[in-house]
Amino acid sequence: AQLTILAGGVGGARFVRGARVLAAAMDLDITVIANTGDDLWLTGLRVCPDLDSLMYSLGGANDTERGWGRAGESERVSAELTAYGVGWPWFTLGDLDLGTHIARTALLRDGLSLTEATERLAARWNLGVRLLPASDDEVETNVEVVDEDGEARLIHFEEWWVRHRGNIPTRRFVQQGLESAVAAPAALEAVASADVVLFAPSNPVVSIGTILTLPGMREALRDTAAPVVGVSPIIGGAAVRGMAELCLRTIGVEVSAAAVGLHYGPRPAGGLLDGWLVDSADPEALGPLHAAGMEARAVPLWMTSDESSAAIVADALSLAAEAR
Ligand code: GDP
Ligand code: FO1
Ligand code: CA
Repeated sequence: AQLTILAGGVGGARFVRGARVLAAAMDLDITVIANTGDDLWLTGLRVCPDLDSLMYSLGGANDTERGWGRAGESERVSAELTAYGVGWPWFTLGDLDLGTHIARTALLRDGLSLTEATERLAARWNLGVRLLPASDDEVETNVEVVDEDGEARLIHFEEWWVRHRGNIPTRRFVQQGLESAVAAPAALEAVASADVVLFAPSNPVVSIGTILTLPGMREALRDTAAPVVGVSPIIGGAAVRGMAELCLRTIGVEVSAAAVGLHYGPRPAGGLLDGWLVDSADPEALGPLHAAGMEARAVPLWMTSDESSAAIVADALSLAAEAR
């Protein structure tokens, strides 16, 4: 069966590793559509944080302690760049990671699309899944913040998160470049031809949310014959890690499993989801979700190992089988 998963970086990677555990036994052909809203040009190189988090984690080369980048990383080149005053001193491009960005940029300069360049990079790693960028166009998430003199200005999402840790008056998220962008053809095809579509428990605003803003993506999700099931990144009224709470508050969505499911919306009422998995700690979410016309179930959602992630994917697939 064709399984297509929409995913951000670290949360997405944990989930996809679980799906991969099931692939052989359940005969799953897995395609991952990765968020590209965190991407940026830095020191002349195209950096794609979520694609790389997925590639390194699925390739077994990620730094599990730090949560991003390569294991066994060094930072000699980054120190040189900082000495030249080039790049962002608070955003470290490791030496091994820079190899990825140089290779990607070389392929893009040769005229490959990001979809093609990603396929070339991924070929090295034996990922066991097909890794696709959500868009071949440059759509970057910016954040409207208010600086000390009360001026509103836009900064890149990575500056908002890595430099400020979101600790700055924040008004809204803006996807720059959407006017002339579309979702990648291969990503749209992976939704159209899927037997099941899953939303990983990724950030609903700046990971899944950004994928959904790409022209063509919502339509593809509405039109696919496959059931669409999501997994809550919110457990017990809090994000497991990262900035999801801050992001949800900024867009005016309550930080709860039910509210995020209802934010995606029930498919029978013009939304995106046939089903939504919430954690066993959130049984009170089930009532409002059922009332809105969505299948929902409460199961353990902590991804503490590949096996626990696999159990979540299996639960999502069984909910999908009931949902449509
Ligand atoms: P990022 O791009 O690296 O920020 O990663 P994602 O957007 O893919 O995932 C971040 C989200 O994963 C956060 O909102 C977390 O709440 C969620 N998350 C992380 N670990 C877990 C977990 O064990 N269980 C669940 N349900 N969600 C998790
Ligand atoms: N996160 C940090 O906290 N500090 C960094 O210096 C940093 C550098 C970095 C370089 C490449 C890359 O792909 C990711 C990097 N990250 C860094 C992680 C990244 O900012 C975030 O974890 C995600 O983009 C959030 O979705
Ligand atoms: Ca991300």
